[in-house]
Amino acid sequence: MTQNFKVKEWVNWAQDLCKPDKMVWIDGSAAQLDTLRAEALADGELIALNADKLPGCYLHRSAQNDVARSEDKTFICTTHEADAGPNNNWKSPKEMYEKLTPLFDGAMRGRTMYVVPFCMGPVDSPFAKLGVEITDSIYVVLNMAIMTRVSPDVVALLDKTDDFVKGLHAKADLDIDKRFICHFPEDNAIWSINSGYGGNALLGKKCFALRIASYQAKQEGWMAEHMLIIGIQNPAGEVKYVCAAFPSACGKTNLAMLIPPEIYANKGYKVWCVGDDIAWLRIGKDGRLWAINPENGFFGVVPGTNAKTNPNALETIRKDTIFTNVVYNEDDATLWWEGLDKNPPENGIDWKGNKWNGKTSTEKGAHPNSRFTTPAANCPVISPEFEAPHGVPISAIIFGGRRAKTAPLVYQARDFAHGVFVGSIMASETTAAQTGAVGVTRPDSMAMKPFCGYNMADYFAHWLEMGEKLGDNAPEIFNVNWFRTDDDGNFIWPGFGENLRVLEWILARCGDDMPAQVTPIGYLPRPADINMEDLDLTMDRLQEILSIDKDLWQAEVASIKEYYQSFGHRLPEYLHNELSNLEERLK
Ligand code: OXD
Ligand code: MN
Repeated sequence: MTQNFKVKEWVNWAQDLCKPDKMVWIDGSAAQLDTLRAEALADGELIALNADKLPGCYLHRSAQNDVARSEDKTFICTTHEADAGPNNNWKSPKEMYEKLTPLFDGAMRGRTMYVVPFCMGPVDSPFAKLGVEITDSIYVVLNMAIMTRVSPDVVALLDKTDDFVKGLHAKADLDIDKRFICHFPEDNAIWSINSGYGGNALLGKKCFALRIASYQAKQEGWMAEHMLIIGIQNPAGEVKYVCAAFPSACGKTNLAMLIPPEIYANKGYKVWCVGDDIAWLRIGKDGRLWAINPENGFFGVVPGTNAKTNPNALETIRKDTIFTNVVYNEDDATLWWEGLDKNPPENGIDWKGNKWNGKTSTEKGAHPNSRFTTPAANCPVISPEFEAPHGVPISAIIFGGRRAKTAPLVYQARDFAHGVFVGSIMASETTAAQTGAVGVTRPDSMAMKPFCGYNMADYFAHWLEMGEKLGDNAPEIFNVNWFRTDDDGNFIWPGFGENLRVLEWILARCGDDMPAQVTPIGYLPRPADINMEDLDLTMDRLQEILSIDKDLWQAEVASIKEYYQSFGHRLPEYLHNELSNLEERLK
């Protein structure tokens, strides 16, 4: 238990409010986690799996109404509505404290209250930040122990600082009508009730490391972004690092663990994973932008993970992993999900807990947003720099969305400020990672629409300011789209490992000697500069996905205008000007 008076005072207050039968401080020790797992197995919260084939792995089934982030129940509670911006649901702190206090009152009666001190980032990193999550869910504790650093070292740090995020979570009755995920950036606090889903309940992740941290980052002069971080090692052994922002369920985990195609592997290329979802970025002493991954594990989408799409993830999740909402195979206590292989079990139990025959059933066995929670340390390509306290220096920032037609395979912004414009106009089709309709195109600037803890107009201004501070050291900015389809709706670009071909062009553009085509939207590759060796794609098809349809882009400009208008006068003038310039160039 910590000696920090502020922490103790807050925990006592939460105990008085939630009225648990018992309270347990979590230190992350193996013995303590074993006890919790045994308890969860006994009451059915976890299901044991085949100890030989999946050592240390467990299955969890969530409530059926609790399978994705609930954006409509997520609030940013700031004194002034304009500080939350049109990108967020806003409520006043007073209103939400008053509304939620009675919901938390007695919510843990008959249960145990767990207090989880955790650290985002390597414990010895100057970038790291501390949090404490109070929860009534063993599933949440066990997931937090994978996704964040939980250890006596964290408690020792907490003894010395009052800079910690207070996360109060109760699964309560999982009542969807009383589900709220509220952020109080002015108080460094998060209150989440009636959900157990990762993005709503593992408060270190989206709630802290993105929404609260983005607000802190704006105040303190750094950036918290929805980005993977990878190192690309060339045959000479040099490693260059890039960050990439994609909306949820657009393949970030696959890109983060990319396996080079054979012709690259044979030459000696390697890709190292530093992170798959979140990057905290700061300007280093050398003036460059440096990134750490604040997380300690991966909370990845399971369906579609297989030996071809992501063999590294498959290897990572063979041990010490919590699976949520996939198919249980009764024959040998193993698991299955759509897209794993063509051999679904006949004696399966689906994610809802019903008997399921994979050979005859027309229903999906795993939920489309079923997840694995797995330790980063298990990943065969985890970067040797994963624990580096100062992180890794970033050469390029990549934005990307899921767009059937508009965006080309890749293009480069003219400079950092133009790159901020490029990131701001990102849009993507919604996926199963959030509740609501799938496949609806919506603006998703920098893939942060659901995660920016303050007014995005101010966020764009902050990006522009960071660009000014970085000056000549600023990373190059790119936009990619792996998801262009042909007239029959088939993806044209093969994606996955082949994306390294695009990354190679990107890194070449970060140096001095790769020419490019100048187009109205930015620099595009000359088709001959994308390495097509051993690739099953014709030059015509490549040209098609490197083309810009001016009519579509003009329509895009019209919708960006409307989107920009939602920010009113707060939107930086520069972005308005860039949009007008783009409109002119498209004429
Ligand atoms: C995630 C998400 O879980 O973006 O990473 O929804
Ligand atoms: Mn994400």
